[in-house]
Amino acid sequence: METPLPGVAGADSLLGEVEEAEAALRAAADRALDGPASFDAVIAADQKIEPRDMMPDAYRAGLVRQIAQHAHSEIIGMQPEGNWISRAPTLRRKAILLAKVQDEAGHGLYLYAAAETLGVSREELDQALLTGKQKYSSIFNYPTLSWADVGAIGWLVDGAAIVNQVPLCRCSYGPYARAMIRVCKEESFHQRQGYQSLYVLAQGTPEQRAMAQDAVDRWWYPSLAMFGPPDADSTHSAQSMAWKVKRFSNDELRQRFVDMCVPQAEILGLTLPDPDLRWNDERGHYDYTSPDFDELMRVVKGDGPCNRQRMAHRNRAYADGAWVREASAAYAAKQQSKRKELVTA
Ligand code: FAQ
Repeated sequence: METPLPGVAGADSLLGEVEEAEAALRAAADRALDGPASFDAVIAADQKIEPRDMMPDAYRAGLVRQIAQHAHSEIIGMQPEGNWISRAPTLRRKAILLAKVQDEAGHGLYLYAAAETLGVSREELDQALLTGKQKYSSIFNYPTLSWADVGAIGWLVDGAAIVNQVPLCRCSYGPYARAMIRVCKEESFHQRQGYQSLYVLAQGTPEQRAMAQDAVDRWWYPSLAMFGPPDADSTHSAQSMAWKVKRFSNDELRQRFVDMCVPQAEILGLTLPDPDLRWNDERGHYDYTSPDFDELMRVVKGDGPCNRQRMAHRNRAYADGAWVREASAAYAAKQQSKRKELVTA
């Protein structure tokens, strides 16, 4: 079925921003060849901080916190949709979903690698997730009750992720910015596949349409909450924006997401579950009802519908993977000693 994609025009313009960030990154790399500069000068000149550059301890710690939480989110984020791989309605949908879930694993790996450049080890990062010391995005603690949830996650959750992550392509830390460029290109595909899947359901039988509407009703507010607490309660925003890690505040990005989704929902023929959603001519934006931030904090602290299940699954997967880690470490050690033998021979 042909899907009218003008509803995803928002994603096209976001992709344009990713290309611009990529060009700026290349230009910054060229300028960096001119010689070292102080941390403040690099930030002021909108250039990139690289792993060997001097940086304040708090900048390093703040980046480890955010990048690690982001990486953990990608890894835990495989679970809700992975739950539907064996039950996808067609072989084509199954292949697409497999590829998408695999992409999320890849995103986690780029991000763990970016965090490691800041001096933290992969083992430390794994343990921080497994022991609950570091968190992951609230959104992945909600259940996927029907096939339509896979479409709603692609449209809304990946949609929110790219609205949040496109500005991170211009983040001041080089390895994070570079990882984000690749991630955003893939997330853009994820959003389209979710939108297309939901569109097909919305044009289907009354039962399929009801299933699509139910999924949107359940995923809308948790997706709005992904952007974090309101600006007034955001502990890290001010410093993070001064250091050009974050480029926009939580509320600015949430508004951008709402403005993007409303016309897309109209094309789907589905309604967003907010009776107060309406265009405000004066502001040039849609007015909308905020998500329940008390619920967000409860979910972040471990009391969401699926927190325990997600962590139990992750701990099991980590234990089951012990032999793979041991085998690859043994293989790497063997290769290294062979190389040494060659050099000394
Ligand atoms: N969930 O001071 P702020 C994806 C925490 S990837 C959990 O405003 P900040 C791909 C925050 O960490 C989704 N915790 O914090 C995918 C902080 O706690 P802390 C993940 C949250 O850092 C799609 C405290 O609240 N994306 O979806 C949440 O300035 C489909 C105070 O908050 C990223 O991680 C939340 N929703 O702004 C995968 C993007 N919100 O650390 C599979 C990168 C806030 O002091 C399927 N991260 N908190 O204990 C960011 O952009 C930022 O870190 C924010 C939060 C915007 C998430």
